[in-house]
Amino acid sequence: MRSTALALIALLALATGQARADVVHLRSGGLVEGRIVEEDTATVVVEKASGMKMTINRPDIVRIEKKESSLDQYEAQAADAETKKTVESFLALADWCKQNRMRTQEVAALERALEIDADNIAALQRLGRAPEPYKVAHNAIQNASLELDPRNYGTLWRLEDSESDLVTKVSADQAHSGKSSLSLTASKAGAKWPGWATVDKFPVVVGGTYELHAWLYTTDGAAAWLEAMLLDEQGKPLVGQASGCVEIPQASTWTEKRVTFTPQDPNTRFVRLALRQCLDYSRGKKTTVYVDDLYFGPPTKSAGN
Ligand SMILES: [Ca+2]
Repeated sequence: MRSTALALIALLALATGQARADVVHLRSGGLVEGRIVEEDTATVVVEKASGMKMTINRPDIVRIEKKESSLDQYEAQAADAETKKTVESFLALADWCKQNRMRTQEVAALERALEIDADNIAALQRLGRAPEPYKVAHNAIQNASLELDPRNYGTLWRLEDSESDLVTKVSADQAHSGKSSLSLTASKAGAKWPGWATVDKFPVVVGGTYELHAWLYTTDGAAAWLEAMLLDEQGKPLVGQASGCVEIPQASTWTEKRVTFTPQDPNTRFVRLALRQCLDYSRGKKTTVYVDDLYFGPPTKSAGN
């Protein structure tokens, strides 16, 4: 996508650079603005900013005036945005294109903004890709059945284990579905409960209702912690939602734990999800939580279930 949008901007700029910018004054009193791409003794062909070509008969033309065209101005604006290379610069370029009714160029600018920040809600909405929080998040939780080590999804999940002695693996010892689950073994907490958190932040809407759930298992009295960290536009954490320390029944049975929440803070834009082991009740004792079958999306059952 990046190369496509970049190539498009380059192409548009190149086309502009070669162009003459002309205003054709018509005998009828009208004007045609664009660049003359063909002319002979009988006709003049003007390419407008929209890309549409218009053929004008010589007898209908009073005079041709050179003027800086929208495309020339666009070239300067696009070069400026490419130098700054920020989401804001590309959104400003898109605004300028919109004011000048240059939709193709506007789309290219919005795509460039998304190459920098794929979750930018303004750009997504202007491209008709209004964030679909459930779909985005649900698709993002690849490997929901944890058949593959999250390390294989390096850009999706990251280990948060600083100062802890966390050992994680995709384990075939226990599975709620498929052949394996993710096991988290630790005896010592770090700055946070040790576990995995999504690197991606998923769009959520204020007032929407969301559910995070997972199936949990232990053989040694471990407690689990599911967390939904709510973030503002800049990715700064707001008040989050967590399961609290979930004690898993000792009877070696898979237990489903769900966290349902509704973002209330008007600044909420995104959520990051985390799966952790909670060591409140087992400090110093090595315990293992097995996690399988993650879900994030609309509520699946009534509250309290
Ligand atoms: Ca599984």
